[in-house]
Parts: sequence; C-alpha cells; structure tokens
Amino acid sequence: MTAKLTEDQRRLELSSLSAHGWAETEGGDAIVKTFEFGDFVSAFGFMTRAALWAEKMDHHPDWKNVYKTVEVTLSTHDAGGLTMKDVELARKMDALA
Ligand code: HBI
Repeated sequence: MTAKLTEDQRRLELSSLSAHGWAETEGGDAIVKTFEFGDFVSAFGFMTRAALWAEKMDHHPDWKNVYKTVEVTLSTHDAGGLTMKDVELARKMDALA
C-alpha cells in the first residue's frame, strides 16, 4: 500500500501544488482544485483524458462537473489521506488541462 506523506513531504509537495491552484482540504486528508474551461465540451474532454490516466494509474479522482468547471478532490482512500499517488495525479491533471 502507498504510504501517507510525511510532514516534510507534505510541505515540499504542497508548496509546488499550491502554486498551481491546489489547496488542502480542512483536516488535510485531501487536495482540491477547480478547473475552468471555455465550454462544456472542453471540460468533458479533460475529464475523458484524465479518466484514462486515472484508470492506468489505478488511482481515481473524486470530481464534479458543472457546465464548464470541474471540481477535483484527490485523496488515497486506502491510506486515509494524501500519498504520492495524489501528487502524481494532480500534476498529470494540470498537464492535461
Ligand atoms: N483511487 N483515489 C483513490 N484512492 C484509492 O485508495 C484507490 C483508488 N483507485 C483504486 C484503488 N484504490 C484500488 O487500488 C483498490 O481500492 C483495490
């Protein structure tokens, strides 16, 4: 099982992720970001690309799409918090958006 991030890892990874719009949830068990696109088709296209990656990584986002926005929450359910898998998926989603 993937291990939860240590305090030092969290500080390091979150400082770069927060520069890209990711924020910790209250309690720190997850990170969230709202992606905004030009229209619904672009938002859904992003979700389609991200879904294929998530499946390949065997790591899946919690997300909600409203018209042209996609609100993403990442957490490792098996570990009960944040792991490097969340960091990797967050970076991948930034690259795909
Ligand atoms: N996705 N976000 C997230 N967290 C998990 O713990 C997780 C997952 N996708 C698949 C998965 N775990 C599986 O490894 C198992 O639950 C078997």
